[in-house]
Amino acid sequence: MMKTIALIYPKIFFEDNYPCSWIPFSILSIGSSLPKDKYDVCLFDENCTERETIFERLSNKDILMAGISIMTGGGQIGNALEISEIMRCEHPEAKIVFGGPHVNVLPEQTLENALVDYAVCGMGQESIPALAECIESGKPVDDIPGIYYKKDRTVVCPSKERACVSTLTPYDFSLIDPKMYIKFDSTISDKTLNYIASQGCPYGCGFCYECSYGRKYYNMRSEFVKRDIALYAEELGVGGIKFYDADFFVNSAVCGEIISALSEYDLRWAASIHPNDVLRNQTGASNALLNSISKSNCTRLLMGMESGSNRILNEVINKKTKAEDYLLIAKSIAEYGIIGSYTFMVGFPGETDDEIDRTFELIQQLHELDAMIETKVHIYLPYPGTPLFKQSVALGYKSPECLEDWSKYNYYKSITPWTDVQMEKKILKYTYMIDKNKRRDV
Ligand code: B12
Repeated sequence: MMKTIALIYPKIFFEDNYPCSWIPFSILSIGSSLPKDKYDVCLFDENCTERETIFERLSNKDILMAGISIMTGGGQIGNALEISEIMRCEHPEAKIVFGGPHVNVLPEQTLENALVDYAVCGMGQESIPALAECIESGKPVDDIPGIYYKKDRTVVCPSKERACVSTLTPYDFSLIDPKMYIKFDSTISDKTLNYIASQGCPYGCGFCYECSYGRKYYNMRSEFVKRDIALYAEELGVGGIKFYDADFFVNSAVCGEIISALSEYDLRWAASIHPNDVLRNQTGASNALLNSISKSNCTRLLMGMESGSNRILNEVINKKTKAEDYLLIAKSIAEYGIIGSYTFMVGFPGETDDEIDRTFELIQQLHELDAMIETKVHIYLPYPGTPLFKQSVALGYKSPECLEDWSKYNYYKSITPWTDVQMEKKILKYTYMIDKNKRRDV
């Protein structure tokens, strides 16, 4: 019997900010790179399939490995641990492998949990097939980059380098049922589906997890993206695509090809953009990039503006932008008929009340532009692996120290000594989403 590799995306506790679950590209990307003639590859998303059903479907299988993906926050870690406990009990032969954004920054701490056999740091597309082969053949895993395991109860990682890839593997959509993820999005389409066309980010914002990838950036080859756009539009009947790349616009050549492929269909779309991507294309009152994307039916751009204070933007978070440019950027986006969805953070380490007020003033000015815009304010939360995390710890922030404690981490609550419940309440006044009655996430 062929051995099974189960890849599991644990449940996220969705709430007002995140009503929908989307295609879990974390496990789809690594599942796509596993050889199907060697392994029975099964993907499970606990956001769509009950835990009981997952284990029923696995009951008769000979499981080589259960790969579980986790990010920090949203309750995913707690659910991953519960799944691992059941796995250990029902399939003691299966090796339990943790990967994903949380593991990429805290591999050692992840592996300290008794339920975890291997922690994979970095991208899984190449490391997971190599690990599966070693587990099956009993060969040492020491040459595989980013693999942490226990040797005589001590955590070891002979090849500490983070796992990278030479190229992004095309997605094998037969591993999931993409139709299950087609959702209503009030600013894109009533048949919206998510997509990831790149991984990583070349910017180095001090609060962002992407820093831990060493600012590497990978594009999915445009021929594969074009193939998937055709699948979405022609076979799945999708009306809009929500690109969830950290920054969709980094590689202008690839991006241009994707945009022209999108224009061939009656598709609306949304993506994330860095303010400098807009500025760099602005000439006087016109903007070449915005012009071309608006013509291809881009309906919304998500942009982290972060702060209205230049000291915060440049000395604290390394955003490399100027607050005074934000009104021009927002005006330009609005002029091309695109909804600007702007996010901000307050409560950075060392941020003064005056600096926080500047952010709120900026938000007010943006709304006065009388354009279709959304604003969303978050309280800054120290995320492990980011430059600001260390600074926060130095200022008295006490970080969780094991997987169980991380599982209670709540992104929407004040958890640093310098923020409070008042701030939690105040930021809500500056959060405005278009069509609030029809819930959706950014
Ligand atoms: C889509 C998304 C979501 C979706 C959930 C996913 C879904 N399918 O529904 C929604 C919108 C619900 C969401 C919510 C949140 N999210 Co989110 N989200 C993303 C986003 C934009 C894309 C995820 C994705 O598909 N990436 C593409 C895949 C291919 O990359 P990947 O997950 O890193 O996977 C690679 C490796 O990590 C590794 N890997 C992954 N899993 C595994 C498993 C194994 C076994 C192995 C070996 C390897 C491996 O290999 C993969 C291929 O290279 C990312 C940012 C980004 N662009 O990645 C943020 C991101 C994952 N989210 C993040 C966060 C913090 C959240 C929130 C907790 C807070 C928030 N931002 O509001 C909330 C939780 C909600 C709540 N209730 O509190 C952070 C996580 C940081 C961290 N340290 O964990 C990210 C990275 C954004 C950021 N830059 O800060 N999110």
